[in-house]
Amino acid sequence: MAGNPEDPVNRAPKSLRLQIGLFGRTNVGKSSFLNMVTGQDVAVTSAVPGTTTDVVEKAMEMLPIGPVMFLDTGGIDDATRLSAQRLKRTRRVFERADIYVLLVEPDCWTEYEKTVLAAARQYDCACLILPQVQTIRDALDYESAAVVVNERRYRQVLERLGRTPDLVVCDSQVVEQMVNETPAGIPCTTFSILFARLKGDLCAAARGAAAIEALGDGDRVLVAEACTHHPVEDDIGRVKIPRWLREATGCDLRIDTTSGRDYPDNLEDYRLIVHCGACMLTRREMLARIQRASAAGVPITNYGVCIAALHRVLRRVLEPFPEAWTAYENPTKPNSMNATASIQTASSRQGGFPCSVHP
Ligand SMILES: Nc1nc2c(ncn2[C@@H]2O[C@H](COP(=O)(O)OP(=O)(O)OP(=O)(O)O)[C@@H](O)[C@H]2O)c(=O)[nH]1
Ligand code: SF4
Ligand SMILES: [Mg+2]
Repeated sequence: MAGNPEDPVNRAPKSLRLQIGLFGRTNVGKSSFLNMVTGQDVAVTSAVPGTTTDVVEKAMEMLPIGPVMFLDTGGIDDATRLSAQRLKRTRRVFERADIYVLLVEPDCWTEYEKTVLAAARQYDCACLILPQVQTIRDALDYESAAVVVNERRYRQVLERLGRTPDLVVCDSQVVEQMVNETPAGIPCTTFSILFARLKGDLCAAARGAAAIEALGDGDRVLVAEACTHHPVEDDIGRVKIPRWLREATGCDLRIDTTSGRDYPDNLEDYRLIVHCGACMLTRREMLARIQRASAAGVPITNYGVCIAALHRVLRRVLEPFPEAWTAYENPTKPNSMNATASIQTASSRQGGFPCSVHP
């Protein structure tokens, strides 16, 4: 993927290139990763921790992104004589990077990783997760224009847009704000709801959300995530959804969280399953999970539908999909749906995880 130096795109000035910082504890494999991506021996690698002291820069053309600049940093997790210098240089990259790539060892999430994460947030590093990228891509493929904005600029951008968007799509975690700031008549929904439809069955998810109102003290709820990631502070599946469920129902619920391929056998023990957007699952896998829940007689909903219901904005965000709203209102009556729309995008990093987590 390394580009031809004669190609004009490879002569893009340094400052115009997308800056990609490689971070990770010493010896985790940052330089090896850079060499692998560029297909060249750009950075020295060795089994000795602290090999990279100064920042190694490597410009390349990375399709389809375009001209980028990789910044291989030294780890700042050790206490050697050189670590103070490394720390200083790596911190400069915190300020410079547009994208943070954090290399980690399995099951190793230390203060160092938390520091990098905090820096990414502090410097407002852009973070588009898989469902957002896929939605934008889909909009472009269908000759639509997609405008991406964070929740802080949303109202302002909407006012200045010059035309009414055909659809606004937001991160579930800012759905309440998005609904409040979107004038009536502009269809809006969330990435997670789009994924409930793409990967599973939106009507089933809407019917499942209707079961929230019937939850009582002691009822068990399963929050199921389809991939494994390191939980972050205020994690959506482990912290926020359980908190919102307890607040909205006022009940003493027993909430379990599972992740990855670990979908439990004892589904019948639960009164409700709240499933993630399943961006890492195939549609078939997700439908199989819905079928298993159905066979066990347990309502199943998804993060986006559940969050919108808990914030009392479900009707608004299901307007583009009227059959799903009908399913919510008549949960005992199975139905099917099919709807299409062009796309306007509102994206959020708030409380999000820095990889493809939770639309
Ligand atoms: N087993 C295994 N070893 C790896 C992998 N990636 C790198 N290594 C080895 O791990 C050691 C450290 O790799 P580097 O790429 O130098 O690590 P680094 O993060 O750049 O280290 P510092 O510059 O010291 O911070 C080298 O001996 C590599 O050959 C990997 O994926 N698997
Ligand atoms: S990234 Fe989030 S939404 Fe996607 S499969 Fe993993 S847990 Fe589910
Ligand atoms: Mg290195």
